Amino acid sequence: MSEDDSVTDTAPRHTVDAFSVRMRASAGDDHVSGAETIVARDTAGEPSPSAAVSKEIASAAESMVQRALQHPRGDPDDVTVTVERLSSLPRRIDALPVVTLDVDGETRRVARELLSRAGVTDDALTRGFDTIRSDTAKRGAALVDAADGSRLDPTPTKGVRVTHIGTSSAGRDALDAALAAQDVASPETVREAVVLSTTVARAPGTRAELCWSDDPDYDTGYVATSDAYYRLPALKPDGVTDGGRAIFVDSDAPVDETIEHLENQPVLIDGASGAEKLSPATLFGDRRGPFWT
Ligand code: WAQ
Ligand code: MG
Repeated sequence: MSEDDSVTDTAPRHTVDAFSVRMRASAGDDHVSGAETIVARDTAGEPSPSAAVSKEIASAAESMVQRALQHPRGDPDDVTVTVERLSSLPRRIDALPVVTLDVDGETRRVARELLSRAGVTDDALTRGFDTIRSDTAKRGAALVDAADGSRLDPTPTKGVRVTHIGTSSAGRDALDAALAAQDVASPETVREAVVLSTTVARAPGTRAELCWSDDPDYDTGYVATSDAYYRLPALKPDGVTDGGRAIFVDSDAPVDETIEHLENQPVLIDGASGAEKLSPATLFGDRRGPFWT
């Protein structure tokens, strides 16, 4: 063994070659925008971080700063980017199937039906809609008890933010291909929402999620369940500019575990599960019911 080899052998080794890159932007005490991704090395055996990983981290950070400075919600006073090596290997899972619902004027009713079929009571889903509508944008999601509609997150002015999420390059390509096949107009926005909602759907204790964007110009929202990510055109109520997220949680779930998973478990979306367009009548399979058209 040469001297050079022995130097290489004693160089510090890191067990996890994956980094969380995240951004938050604020104006005074107000949250303006945030973003998060994971940059992971797909091939083993190179020095860490490899040149490719360093470059990808720098480019992710740069585009997050640009996004923060150009966000339609306004100019931030403070933009913070964090680059942090993950302390545990990310959980690798496939994205939820993406279903774009062909709805016209009955969007709210379809959203309520999807949530109800996922086990969210009427009271709880009404509370979810009200929470998103009335909150000025904050950094995280509201946790709502799926049975009685009570608010479960300890700091409702902030909500719970899912921060250690991203895609592998294979996952990203697969998801982008699935979205391109459906002619999705804003693939980056949808990809990020699918990554987040998949993480939420696969976390312990969650039943469903309801979301529309806080971007004033973006009115497609979604309901996600353990079955799929359902896109709902024009879900945002009229005259509402802010958006938000409500995550419906099982009443008997240990909520601390759910929050811990959402905030700290690194998740890498590693593959897609397809995308399709459906009418509510086809989805609900009820030709005589309220969604027959
Ligand atoms: N964790 C928890 N909550 C979050 C996170 C996160 N990582 N990111 C955003 N939120 C919450 C926060 O309250 C925001 O104000 C709110 O969600 C909306 O965030 O298929 O862009 O980034 O076409 O504006 C839906 C795409 C896009 C629908 C949603 O959300 C489609 C979107 P935004
Ligand atoms: Mg946004």
